[in-house]
Amino acid sequence: MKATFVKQEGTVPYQLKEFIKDNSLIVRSPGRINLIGEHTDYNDGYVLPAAIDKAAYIVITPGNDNKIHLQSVDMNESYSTTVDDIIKSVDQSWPNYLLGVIAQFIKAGINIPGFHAALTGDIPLGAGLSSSAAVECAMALALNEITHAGFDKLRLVRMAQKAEHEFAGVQCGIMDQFASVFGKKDHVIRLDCRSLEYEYEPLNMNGYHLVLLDTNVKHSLASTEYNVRRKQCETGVAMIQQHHHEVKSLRDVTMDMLDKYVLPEDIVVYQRCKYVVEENNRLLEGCKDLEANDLVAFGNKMFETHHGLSKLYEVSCPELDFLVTLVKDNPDVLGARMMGGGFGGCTLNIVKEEAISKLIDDTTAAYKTAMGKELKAYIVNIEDGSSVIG
Ligand code: GAF
Repeated sequence: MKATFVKQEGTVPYQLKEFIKDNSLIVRSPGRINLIGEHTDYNDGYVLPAAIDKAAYIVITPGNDNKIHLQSVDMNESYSTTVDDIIKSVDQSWPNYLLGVIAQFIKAGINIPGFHAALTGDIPLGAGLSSSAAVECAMALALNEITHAGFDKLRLVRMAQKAEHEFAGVQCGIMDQFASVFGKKDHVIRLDCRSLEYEYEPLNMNGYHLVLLDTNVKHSLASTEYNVRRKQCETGVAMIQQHHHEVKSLRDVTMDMLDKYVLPEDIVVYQRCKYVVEENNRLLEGCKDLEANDLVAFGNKMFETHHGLSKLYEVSCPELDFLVTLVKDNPDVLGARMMGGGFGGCTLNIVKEEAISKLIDDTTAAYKTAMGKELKAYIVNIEDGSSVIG
C-alpha cells in the first residue's frame, strides 16, 4: 500500500535525539487554533481552525518482541505494556492518548509490533490548543507508517478522535484532530463537520497577528461539562424532532423552531442551542468578511462569539471574561474570544503588529492585579499539519 504522508525534513527537538536509532521514525503533529465556530463540530456545523507552530513529536522505534514502552520526556515518566494488553491506564493519564490510538489500530485488524515511543512537545498543556489531539494524531501517523497500514488522512483523524472518546472519556467532535492532520501553512480550514468537505482559505492578516493570551487556568472541569453540553444539544434536537422529523442535528434547526419547541420546555437547553445556531450563521458571515479582507467585521464577530460562549453556552470562566473585556475597546485589537472547549485556556486575539508588546505588557500587569495570576502570551503562526520529519 502506498504511503499517505510526504516526508518533510524538520527540526527534531534536541531532547528526542538520544532516542533515535537506525530504524526509528520521527513524526510531528501540531496543535490548533480556531478562528470562529466553537462547539459547533459535534453539532454537524462549521469550524474554521488552523494548525499552529507548536507541536507534539514522537520518535518511534519498532522492537523484536511484543513489548510496548511509552516515554514522556517532558514529564520524565514511562509506561510499559504488551501488544495484547492495551487497556486504559488508571494512574497516569498521558499514556491514554497513545494507548487509545494503538487500540484503534488493533480494532482495525492491524498487526502492531512491539515498539519504543518517546514523546515530547511544546504545546502548552490544558491551554485549549489541543495538545491531546496532537499526541493522538502523531501516534496515529507513526503507527500508520511502521505497520504500513496505508490508512488515509481522514481515517487517521477518525481513529485519533475515537481514541479521545474511548480512552480519555471526552466525546469530542472532529475539529482538533482534523486541524492537526490537515493543517496548511498560512491557511485556515473551512470544514463542514457534517459532510467533512473542506476548503483552505488563505488568511491575510494585513499587519495584524494572532496572539494567544493564556489564563493559566487549566480546564479541569472541561471533560465533564463538555459531555454535558453535548447532551444538552442532543436534548434540544430531540424536542424539535417530535415536530420536524427531517431534523437530524442543530445544523438543521432555525431560531423559529427553537422559540416554538424548546423555549417553553427548557430555558437552559434553549440557550445552549441558540448559541450553536447563531454561531453557525456567524461563521458563514465571518467567512465572507475574510474573503472581503474585512478583519474589523470579522473581529466583531469574535467578540459576539465570546459573549455567546460566556452567557448562553456557559463554558467561559472569570479569567477568560476578564481578558476579553480588557481588550474590547482597545483600537489595536480587532477581535478577541475564548477558544476551544472552555473553562480556562487561552483567548485568541487579532492584534495590530506594532501594538503587540505593549498589549502583552499591559494585560499581564492588569491580569496579575485583578486575578492574582501570571499571564502567558504566544504569538502564533499557521503551519502545516502532521508529517514524518525523520
Ligand atoms: C474541544 C473539542 F475537542 C473539539 O472537538 C471542539 O468541540 C472544541 O472543544 C470546541 O469547539 O477542543
